[in-house]
Amino acid sequence: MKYENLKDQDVEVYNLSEKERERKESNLDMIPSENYASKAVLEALSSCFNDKYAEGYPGARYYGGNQYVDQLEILCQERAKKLFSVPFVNVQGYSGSPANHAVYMATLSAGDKVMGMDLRAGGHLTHGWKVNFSGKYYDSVFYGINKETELLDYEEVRRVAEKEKPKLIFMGATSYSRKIDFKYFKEVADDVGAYLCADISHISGLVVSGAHESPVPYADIVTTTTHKTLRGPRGALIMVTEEGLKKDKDLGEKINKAVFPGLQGGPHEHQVAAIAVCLKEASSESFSEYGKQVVKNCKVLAEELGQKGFRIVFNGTENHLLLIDLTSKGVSGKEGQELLERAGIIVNKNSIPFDTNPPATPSGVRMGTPALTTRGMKEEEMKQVASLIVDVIEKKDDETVTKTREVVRNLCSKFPIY
Ligand code: DSN
Repeated sequence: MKYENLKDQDVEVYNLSEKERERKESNLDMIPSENYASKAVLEALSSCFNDKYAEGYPGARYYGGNQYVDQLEILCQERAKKLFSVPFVNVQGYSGSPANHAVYMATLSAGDKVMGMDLRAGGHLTHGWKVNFSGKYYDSVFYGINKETELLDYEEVRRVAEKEKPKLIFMGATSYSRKIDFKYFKEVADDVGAYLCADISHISGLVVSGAHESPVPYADIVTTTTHKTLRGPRGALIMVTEEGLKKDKDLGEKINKAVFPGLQGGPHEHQVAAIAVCLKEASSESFSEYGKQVVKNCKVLAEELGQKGFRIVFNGTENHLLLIDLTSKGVSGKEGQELLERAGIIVNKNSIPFDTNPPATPSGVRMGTPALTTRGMKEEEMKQVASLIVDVIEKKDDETVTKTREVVRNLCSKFPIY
């Protein structure tokens, strides 16, 4: 994209944008929550829908001039409903946290109990963590990981739910690399009379491509960001399933009211336009292949690193990410992240379950394959990337870092983003 007007009118922002583009092109983005949106998505984001106020919903707006906005939002809703096989969707959430906030407002009153996965085990801030609105204004309880098996502790899910009787249960994670048994959660939620929300922000692209089971038959509500494996703009979808409507026929309406006027004002219709484009892209055969390749690539990466003595937390991966415990390599997650970044490999430091180190200098790094797969990389490249990671982390010296930086640049140039 040329950005000629930007260059003309604001060269400082233009220059930063160019530098960021160059950084993206020449580094391996292995942060599992990041991806590259297509040019079409980016063009929709910069469309004139940016300028329009449209508080309300299609056919019931508080501002005039919304005839095309209404058509756009309905188009986006219909695409989301078809792709995820749900009867209701709200497409106005600004991003994942506000979307989850709307779920709380639609289903709970302040002080009610919510159960989610412990952040330290791989859960998300908005699933009840104390420093977040979800832990401050709601009473939160958690389930985690079984220390022996390192898998999600399903017995604990049932035990905590039966004891605490939460009104809302979240399933979904940000650094858990194994599949989640959605059916089991439904049985527990039904037994204790809780709403069940699947936050599939990390895996929604895998779900629509058939590379991961869908929670739709089991959950009442499904939330997802649109910019991770789904590869769209920053944004969110809040979906209500047939199960959810069976439980509460007004659930869709409650979600709508929670988003607007409960939490947000004018929807970002340029974002809605870009989500619509991303949903069209995600319905294609090539996207389905993409999602499956993301998982294949991740498995190869995990196998290669595992064979070289890297401890893969949760004993492997079944999705797009892996969590690596660097303890035996003599570096913290922070040092590992910094070493790899100097070599052009971008990952993020991450706590591992039962981490004895603080969150600022945790024991692990989290990495994944969504962005590299978008660039067209496959199993062979994953083997190469794994060996670069091994070299940098094990040798730690400037010479290896500098040499790897050049190899990364070369690899990136063979797989341009745009
Ligand atoms: N920040 C996201 C992630 O990186 O997983 C979650 O919100």
